[in-house]
Order: sequence, then C-alpha cells, then structure tokens
Amino acid sequence: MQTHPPVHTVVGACPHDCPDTCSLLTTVQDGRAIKVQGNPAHAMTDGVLCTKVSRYTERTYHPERILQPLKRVGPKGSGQFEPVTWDAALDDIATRLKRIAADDPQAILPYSYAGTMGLVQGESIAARFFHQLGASLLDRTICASAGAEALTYTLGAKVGMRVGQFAQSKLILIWGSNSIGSNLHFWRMAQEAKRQGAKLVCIDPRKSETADKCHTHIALKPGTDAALALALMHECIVHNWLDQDYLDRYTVGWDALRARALQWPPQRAAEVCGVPVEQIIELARDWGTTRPAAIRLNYGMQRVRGGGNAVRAIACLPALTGAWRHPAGGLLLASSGHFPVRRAALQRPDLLGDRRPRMVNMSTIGEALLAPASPAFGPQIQAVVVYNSNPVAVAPQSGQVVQGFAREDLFTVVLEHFQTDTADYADYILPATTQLEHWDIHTSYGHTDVLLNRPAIAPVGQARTNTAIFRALAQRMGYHDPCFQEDDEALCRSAIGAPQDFDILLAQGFFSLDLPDVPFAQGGFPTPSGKCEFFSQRLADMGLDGLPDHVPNYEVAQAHGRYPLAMISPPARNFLNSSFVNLQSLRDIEAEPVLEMHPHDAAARGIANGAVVRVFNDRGTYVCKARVNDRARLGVVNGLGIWWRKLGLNGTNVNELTSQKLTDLGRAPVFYDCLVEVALDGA
Ligand SMILES: Nc1nc2c(c(=O)[nH]1)N[C@H]1C(S)=C(S)[C@@H](COP(=O)(O)OP(=O)(O)OC[C@H]3O[C@@H](n4cnc5c(=O)[nH]c(N)nc54)[C@H](O)[C@@H]3O)O[C@H]1N2
Ligand SMILES: Nc1nc2c(c(=O)[nH]1)N[C@H]1C(S)=C(S)[C@@H](COP(=O)(O)OP(=O)(O)OC[C@H]3O[C@@H](n4cnc5c(=O)[nH]c(N)nc54)[C@H](O)[C@@H]3O)O[C@H]1N2
Ligand code: SF4
Ligand SMILES: [Mo]
Repeated sequence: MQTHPPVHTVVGACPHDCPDTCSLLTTVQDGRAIKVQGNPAHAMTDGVLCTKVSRYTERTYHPERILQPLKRVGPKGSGQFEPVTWDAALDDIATRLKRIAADDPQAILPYSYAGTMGLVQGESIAARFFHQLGASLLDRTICASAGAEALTYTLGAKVGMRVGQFAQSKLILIWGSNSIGSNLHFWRMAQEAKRQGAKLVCIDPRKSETADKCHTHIALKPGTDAALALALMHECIVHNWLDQDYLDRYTVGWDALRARALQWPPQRAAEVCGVPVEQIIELARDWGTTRPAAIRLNYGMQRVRGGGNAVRAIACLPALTGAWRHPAGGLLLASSGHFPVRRAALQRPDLLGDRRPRMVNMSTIGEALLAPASPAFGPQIQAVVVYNSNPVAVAPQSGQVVQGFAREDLFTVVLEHFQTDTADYADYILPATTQLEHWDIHTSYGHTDVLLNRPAIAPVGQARTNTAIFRALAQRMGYHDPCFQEDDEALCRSAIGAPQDFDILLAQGFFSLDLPDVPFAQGGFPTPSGKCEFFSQRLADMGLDGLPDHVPNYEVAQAHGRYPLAMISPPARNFLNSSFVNLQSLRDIEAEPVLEMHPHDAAARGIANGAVVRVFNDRGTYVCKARVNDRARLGVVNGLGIWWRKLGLNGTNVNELTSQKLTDLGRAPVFYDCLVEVALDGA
C-alpha cells in the first residue's frame, strides 16, 4: 500500500460523455475528496472544469448515493427496496441468469452506454462476461452512430482536424453544436480565433448560448442541414471557389456530386431550411473565399431521419475548397478514430466461439422489451443488466420503455450510483464506484490525448467497481478463463497502444498522440480509395444512394396539421444527459423542466412566459414550464433535456414525445425529428 500525506492531490480524468475529456486534480484530505479541479498542466483542460464536474464531490458524497446492494420489495417501478448482502445479491443474480441461459442466453441483454467513457469501467470485464455467456449483443447507437457511419463512408473513420488548430482559423462554422454548453474547451479555441479576427458562424435552429456569441446565426429548421450544405456547394461551383487540383487528386465522385449540387440553388435551400436566401449566399461566399476555413460539426444535427446524409454532405465541403491543405482548415466531428484502442483484447469477442448472438438496438429498447418471441426477433428478452446508462430517462418514446421495464416477468439488474428512473424498475440495484474510486483509461472524441484516471479515495460504502461486480458474477457462473481474474491495473495496461504507454501514464497522467498537423493535405484518407469519398461505392453496394442528399425529416410540420410544431431537445447546460439532475445545486440553476417557445407561437396559444404547459403528440404528454423567448425559432420548440422523469412536473420527461424511428445511416434515434402541439395545462 502506498501511504499518502494527510492532504494530497491525485490526477484523474473526467469520465463523462463529453468531447473535452478534462484532466482532473482531486484534493484528498484524510481519505476524503474535498475538491475536484481542472488540471492546469493539461493543455486542453487549462485548469478549467465545467460547473457540473466542479461539483463532483457533492455527487460522490451525495446523501442519496446507493451504498449497499438493494433488492426490490414492492411492485415493479414503485422504487421500494431493502438492503441485502453482496453475497446474497450476486448468488441470486447468477442463479437467475443461469436458469434463463440454460434455455437461450440470448434472452439476456446487457444495456450500457457512456455513463463512464472509461475503457476499463466501460466494456472490458462486462463485455467478456456477456460474450462468455452468449447474451444478445447491444447495438450502441443512442448518440453518435449516424454521424460516425457517415464520416466513415466519407473520410474513412472518425478523424479530422486537430482541435488546437481551430485557434488559427479565419472562419469557423459551428454546426449543430452548442459549444459553450457541451464542448466548453473547444470554445476557448474559437474565442482565440475570434480575437485574431476570425468570423464565427453558428448553424443551429436554437439561438443557443453559443449563437449569442457568434457573428452570424443561421437558424435553420431541424433536419435541413444537407440542403444548406448542397447550396454551399452550388455557390462554390458557380463562382469557381473550387480547388480543382485537390478535387482531381484526392476525391472520388466529383462529377456526380457536382451534378447533384447544381440542383440546389440558394433559393431552393432557403425555402427548405426556412432562412433568408441572403444568409446562404453570404455563408457560401465566406466559405468559398476565406482561408483557412474550418467546421466544428457536432452530433446535434444528426439526430434526425437524414442525419447520416447531412453529415456526409457537410464532410464533403472542406475537400471542395481544399480547406484540408491548411492545419487550421478542414472539419472535426470526432477524433475517436485516431486512438489505438485494443478493443479485442479488452472485450474478448473470441469468447463467443462459434456463437453469433442476435443484435438488439439500444435505441429501440422499448419495442425490444415488448416484443414477443418470433422467428425474426428470436427469444423474448427475459433479463436486462444495465450499467453506465439510464434508459428509462434517455431512450426515445419512454411510454414504451417504461412499459417494457415494468414487465413483472422481466429480471432487471442495475449497476448505479443513484436510484435513477431506470433503477426504480430494478430487481437488484448494485452500488457502483464513481470516478474518484477506481482506475481507468480515457481517450477522447474531442481531442487526441490519452488520460489515466487514478483512484483518489477508497470506494464509498460498499460500492464496487463495474469490473469487480462482473468478475464476481463470472466466478459464480463458473467461468474459469483467466481473463476474468485480470485486475484493473492490468486492464489499463492492455487497453491502448503498447504496454509501456501505461508506464508513461503512470509517470505523467496523460500524453498526446503523435499525429501530423495537416493530416489530409495530400489526401491520405482512411477510406478504401485513400480519397475523400463524395461517392461511396460501399453505400451503393448496399443499395443506398452513393451520394449525399437532403433526406427530409419523418415528421415535417404542416400549417394546419394536428402537430404543427417541431420539437428538438438538446441538453440543458448544467446536466449531462440525465446525470447531475439529482444534484440540488445544479437543479437550482436549471430551475425546472422548460420548453422554449417563440413569442408568436406562444401568443397564438395564449401562453405566457412561465406558464405550465402540456406538450403532446400521439406518443404521450410532457408537462413543463414555457419559457417564451427568442431562443426558439418560429415553428420550433426546444424541450431542454434530460430531466429525471420522477423529478419532472407530471412524472415524465421530453422522451415521452420522441419516436423510435431510426436514422438513414447508423440505426440511430431521431430525437430532434419530432412533431408536437403545446397547450396551457388544464386548457
Ligand atoms: N452540458 C452538457 N454537455 C454535454 C452533454 C449534456 O447533456 N450537457 N451531452 C454530451 C453528449 S452525450 C453529447 S453526444 C454531446 C452533444 O453535444 P452536441 O454534439 O453539440 O449535440 P447537441 O447538444 O445534441 O446539439 C447541439 C446543437 O445542435 C442543435 N440542433 C438540433 N437539431 C439540429 C439540426 O437539425 N441542425 C442543426 N444544425 N443543429 C441542430 C441544438 O439546438 C443544439 O444547440 O454533448 C456532450 N456534452
Ligand atoms: N430527448 C433526448 N434524449 C437524448 C438525448 C437528447 O439530446 N435528447 N441525447 C442522447 C445522447 S447523445 C446520449 S449519449 C444518451 C445518454 O444516455 P446515458 O448514456 O444513459 O447517459 P446518462 O443519462 O448520463 O446516464 C448514465 C448513467 O450511468 C451512471 N454511471 C456513471 N458512471 C458509472 C459507473 O462507473 N458505473 C456505473 N455502474 N454507472 C455509472 C450514472 O450515474 C448515470 O445514471 O441520451 C440520449 N437521449
Ligand atoms: S463534463 Fe466535459 S467540460 Fe465538464 S469536466 Fe468533464 S470533460 Fe470537462
Ligand atoms: Mo451523446
């Protein structure tokens, strides 16, 4: 055992699903964490954390934290539990899982996402466990898979500009991203660029905090981004703002894309997007004539039916003008593809042997839990093991998700810090450690550094790491492969790169990947052709459109339709998805669940600022407070997410309204492709 002085600091990493992956410094006094701060030695973090994670000690020592295993005693969903010992809980869980698996292990489903982004407390021992078991596989699509696939078919992988380079750009399109709210450390680069004379353009239906601070805000209708991108191409073609040499050498399918883009004069796009044509013409001129020009694309714009095509269209733009030739030009959606993560070593898919379990899409968990056995679906789901996620709050069309989790015959285990909306439906809640209490390795989707998270304190109460819980279950299931004994430090060592990288992490806490500053100046894209693929033969081979196009939303508002308002539900700044909603100090800032409405849309319904309103469609009803202001554009309402249902005004949240339809690429949810009507509550 290492001995520490009474007050010392420990270097860690923020575990949250956020592109910034900050380096944390935790101050520990007599074994208790007293402060969590940003690490000034890590360039990207620069000593600054967001408000949420500055409150990490409040979250860790929260009086409602689950500190012992709990067993359900009341009806499903009633939230009544009694404490049990770890042995009793694990023995019973293993017995129940064995009984189901004896019939068909695919009746068991793991459900997890990015509650922690750590490679070790995410999918390591857990993945090994479910692979050995032969459980159903989970298609992890809830956030980013439309954009990720789109990027893969266009640029070859989740790769792009180095984030630090944005500080030198002269034009930055902040596209489908509320950087101040959800990518704070990128915003520093944008501000630096602004100080040096760059123009910032925000492309977002919502007048976000970020839009407030940009020179121009293009408030297009949700789901119309591809139309805008095609019109920008149109203008680049007709004004000859093209880099013909770059097109000739480093792209595939230019003639075909050119023909398609010529069908999108600005006037057509202006009508589809619902923005003034002058704005499109000006944006095109800026994009076509400014060097270096860069796009910070983010996932907010791909949560609609055509999200994949839209990302493809936008990802083509830098190649048209040769923006990639400059270090501060190009595009960044996600940097995750740069990291040499050793996924197979961590997750051991080989433990499946010859078995090929079915894949269940996490984005349609409601439908899946309600599906009977059938030849197409396979066995009915009889058990779900949830970790690092809160599906009852975050998955679309909660009405069905709740109905599914409420099945009395479904056996549900939830590994959690808190009694979330999902944990309310558990048969067992198992107390998990937080980031201050375990080892982990972190990559990032917004920068290109690898970070080590060291435990700062001992586990609180009886909490155990996710890995320890799955190790203990594996032992009870009779799994004797030595891979189930591997400890967390060994897992950290094998998670990424070469084993000696872990020694660097132990010594320094983090390191930067060694990458070129101008990755695609001369092509070199990780696509099959090595070029930027405007036309994708792989998509065409699947019977899909090989070129990007504007694919309209499933739910497009009609003037006299039953549901005339489009609703988007981007994050509230002080929550992280549904995490932190139960922290009083942060909930006080967000005040209450809100729906932002344009003054005309509110007036037409007799709704005043602060009124309690019913937001509804055929899928359900959500009650919240109207915030009437210019953050909402005409015809679009913004239901800021993602409240815990049980902390809302009528026991629902915004996902009561969203649908389980899926995107064009990547099988992802369409949270921002959703029509509603709004009325005064009680009216
Ligand atoms: N504070 C905070 N930070 C977060 C999160 C959080 O919950 N809270 N969540 C984290 C996670 S999991 C993720 S994936 C990222 C998400 O962060 P982003 O990838 O930035 O995505 P969103 O926040 O969903 O949406 C960003 C912006 O896109 C806008 N938008 C919505 N529909 C459209 C559209 O059709 N077109 C365009 N152009 N814009 C549109 C929204 O109004 C919003 O302002 O942030 C991470 N960071
Ligand atoms: N309407 C609407 N819905 C959305 C979105 C939206 O914009 N609008 N955004 C979507 C997006 S982008 C995403 S990524 C999903 C996110 O959905 P989730 O991945 O479910 O994210 P969270 O809501 O933060 O829930 C994570 C849970 O993991 C738990 N957790 C954290 N660390 C650990 C750990 O180490 N061990 C264990 N066992 N548990 C841990 C936390 O306590 C928390 O309850 O939501 C999606 N849902
Ligand atoms: S949530 Fe994002 S900004 Fe906040 S501390 Fe974590 S990585 Fe940094
Ligand atoms: Mo996400």
